[in-house]
Amino acid sequence: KFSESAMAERYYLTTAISYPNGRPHIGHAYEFIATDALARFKRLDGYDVFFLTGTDEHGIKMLQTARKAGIEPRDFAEQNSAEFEKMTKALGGSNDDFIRTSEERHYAASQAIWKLMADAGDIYKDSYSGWYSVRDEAYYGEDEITLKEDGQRYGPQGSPVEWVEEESYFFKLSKFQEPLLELYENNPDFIGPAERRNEVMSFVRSGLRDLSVSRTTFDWGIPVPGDEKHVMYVWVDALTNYLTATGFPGEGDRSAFWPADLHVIGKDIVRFHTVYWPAFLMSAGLPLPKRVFGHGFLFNRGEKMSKSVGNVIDPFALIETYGLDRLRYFLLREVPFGQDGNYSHDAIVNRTNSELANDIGNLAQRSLSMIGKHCDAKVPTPGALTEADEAILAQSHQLLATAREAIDRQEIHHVLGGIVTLVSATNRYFAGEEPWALRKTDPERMATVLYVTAEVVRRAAILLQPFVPDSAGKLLDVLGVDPDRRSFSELAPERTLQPGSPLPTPQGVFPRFVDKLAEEDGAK
Ligand code: ME8
Repeated sequence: KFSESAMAERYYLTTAISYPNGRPHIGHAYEFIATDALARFKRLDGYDVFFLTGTDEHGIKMLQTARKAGIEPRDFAEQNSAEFEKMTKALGGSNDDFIRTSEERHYAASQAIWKLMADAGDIYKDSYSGWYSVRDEAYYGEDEITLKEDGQRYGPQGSPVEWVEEESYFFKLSKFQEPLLELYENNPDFIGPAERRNEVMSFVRSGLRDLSVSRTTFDWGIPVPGDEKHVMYVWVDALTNYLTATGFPGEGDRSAFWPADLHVIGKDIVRFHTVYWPAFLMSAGLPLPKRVFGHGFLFNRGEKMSKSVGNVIDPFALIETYGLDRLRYFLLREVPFGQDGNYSHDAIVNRTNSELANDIGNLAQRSLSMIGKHCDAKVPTPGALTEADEAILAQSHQLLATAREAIDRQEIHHVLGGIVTLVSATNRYFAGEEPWALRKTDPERMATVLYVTAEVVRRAAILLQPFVPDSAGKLLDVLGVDPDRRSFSELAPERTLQPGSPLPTPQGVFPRFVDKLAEEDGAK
């Protein structure tokens, strides 16, 4: 007999690894929360999931920031990396590993992939002269540089560039122009969303120059095998983290997770993940990841959040102010994943009060408190189902299939949108059936309406788990759902609440956010 995990299909997904050159900010939290939700969804859907995140600790940007702080880069990276790891915990992260590129296992993996590329004849020594952006840790072509009125030159993402001239190893990126274009043509899902794919294809079509992949003017990096005067270009080592975590170059328990199913990254680093990374892997003779998704950027609308809090961009402060599940829900529901978005105090409060507290919370509270009072605190026994009952149950049955499709395109907002639509329809159903009036006239019909409502709430709660894990868990608790009956297999039509099973005392799961900050500010 196979164990469940031996039978399960594997799913490997990653976030970008963050530069720990400062404290984590809301952009880092956003990417992590979204990837965590995807990981949780896949686990609940029966996959054997490996979810990786971590920190990217080499490069000139890290070195310069450490020097400014008067600290050794290794110690500086260590201090800040700890803050990132703390953030993953504060966000309720379900990551299976946290990789740091300063770790020994990562040196081994980076040197191993370098050797494979060198053995393939794709690395040669020459000298580099051209533009480099420390902020982006990126080389740019002359055609991508703009000279501004201040006399300074800037790269395509608006960061200043400097002239670099030194001996360097090169990777034969130009050789991979055609193979890359074929990859994009043959695998239309390799890059998402579609506008990112178009940008990348036109960049590659415009021609690829060989890439400088080592530096000699500093030593904070991974030594080039056989020529220790050089350290690897930070992106060669950074991208390799995804392999390192699977045990590469060894054949450990995790090696079967490669190739990754999904790299979740921000739109500013799509070029590295969809041009350089697949070219490195092709050269090394290694399988390519299946998909790279570039999400949008998150901005604070710039409005005043509160006198006492200021413009909250610190993820720890946001969790403190709103609570984790409100933050997770807002970010995943408000901004279509893939597009840029804004957040503000008002937007967070309005969105979560109207959908979590009013729509979902009230539906659960009203139906469950009636069951508590009038059905002996047991799941009621339904009678014959009417068309209205069948319709709302059918709508709840369809949700998993559409959610799965949306998740495979990383359209997280559509999953939450679907749940909200179902809950609104159920609120209308509940109001229309008037179970409170049926109590005297037709108690059996009342029991049916309460049963149907509770069953739909159960289905919604199971599907909400990846997004608001704590609150969805509490909701399933008040529905009396056993902890091992909460996976998506429990959404099969024949799996329903068991009439007669006892229910705990109902309690509110999604309280309204009471705007103490606004009250305080208003009073001043
Ligand atoms: O780019 N909104 O690290 P990083 C949304 N070390 N996402 C944002 C954001 C914002 N305001 N700001 C940043 C790096 N991000 C490299 C990655 S991967 C092998 C190496 C996203 O700390 C950004 O797009 O600058 C990236 O995906 C992630 O946060 C880490 O950014």
